[in-house]
Amino acid sequence: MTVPLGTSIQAYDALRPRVVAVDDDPLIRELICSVAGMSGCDSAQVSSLSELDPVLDAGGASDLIVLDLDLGATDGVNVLRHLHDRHCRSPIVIASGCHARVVQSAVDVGQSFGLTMLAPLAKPFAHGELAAAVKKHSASHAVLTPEDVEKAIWNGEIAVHMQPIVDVMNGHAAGAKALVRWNHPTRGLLRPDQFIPMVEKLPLMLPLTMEIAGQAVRSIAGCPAVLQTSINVPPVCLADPSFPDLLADLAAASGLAPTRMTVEITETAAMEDPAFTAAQVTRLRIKGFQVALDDFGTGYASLVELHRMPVSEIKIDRSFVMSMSTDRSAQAIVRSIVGLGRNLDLRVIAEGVENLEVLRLLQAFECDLAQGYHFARPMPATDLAKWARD
Ligand code: G
Ligand code: MN
Repeated sequence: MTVPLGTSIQAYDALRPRVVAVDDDPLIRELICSVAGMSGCDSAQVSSLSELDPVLDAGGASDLIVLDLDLGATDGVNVLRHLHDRHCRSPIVIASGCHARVVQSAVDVGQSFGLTMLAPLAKPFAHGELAAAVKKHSASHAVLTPEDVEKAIWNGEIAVHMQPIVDVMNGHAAGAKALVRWNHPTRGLLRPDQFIPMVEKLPLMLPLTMEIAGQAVRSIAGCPAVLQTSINVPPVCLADPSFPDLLADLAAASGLAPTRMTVEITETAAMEDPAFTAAQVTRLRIKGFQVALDDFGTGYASLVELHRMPVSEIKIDRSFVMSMSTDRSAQAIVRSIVGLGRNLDLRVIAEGVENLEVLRLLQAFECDLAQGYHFARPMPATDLAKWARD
């Protein structure tokens, strides 16, 4: 398969490393952007929290955020909280003139939010100090080309890791979620957020998804028949009229009952065109596959749409599940979704279960299934059968 040039250039741009300057001082923003430019990165600048989302939404998966602490109307800690809320994976460099202890505690706060905090810069910083951080970033995010992705699929560089899913009530293995990794020859193991945004812009998502599905099927073939496998199916694949047939062919060729396979689509994607999605979901269900609404609670499915969408399962977004033991409203949301699932006769799975406390709450709510580090991290596909036996 060859990739049309127009598409490849677009994707190329979306993945160029970029520096995002968040500072209320226009001169500092300009300085940061010019250092970025000299180091071969794109740049963007933002002076307030309200401007941040559109800039980050428009970017690729390869931003470096340079963040001031005293932003006038708001402050860097509020920005860090906001970045946490939007599950930001970009590395962050705090550049501030505040006292070193204040800067360090802001770094600690960012770390406690699970953000990737790099060494901070004390203002006024030398041009070279910032350039060093930017160069390091751009070297680790050199552009991956569509040709690289294409080769990766055909050369067996795509690996699937499986994360177990367990029955909440008895703790038994119920299945496993297939999560893609790219075993890059020079950069090591790449996570999906480092390459999927690019692949989604290319006509390669369908072959990639079928490759993942094939590996997932092989992984559970050696496991007890009670185990299912779930795969992520992005909107471009779901929209492809041939997708349900390809999946059915794959299941038939490997002798796997389609009921042992769950197609996960995100709530947000499903609601972009609920009528069309419902049609495709119906076709998959006719063929015997299960279908789950992933990241449930972060999109805007109305009850009517949920009722019309013939899914078999809803998967509660991990942002609610992870904060459940400390945040009462997150707990109420999880409890409501479990109740909704029960009333609509849908299985409910909670993702992001990190500790026993959360598991106990899910048991009290009678949630069906759970996935999370408390049970197991994603593991190489060949390790799943052993995990399921032990
Ligand atoms: O596609 P799906 O919604 O299953 O993706 C789940 C994602 O969440 C994967 O990237 C996986 O590595 C991650 N994940 C799974 N369990 C946990 C967990 O307990 N905590 C956190 N923080 N992330 C998790
Ligand atoms: Mn999810």
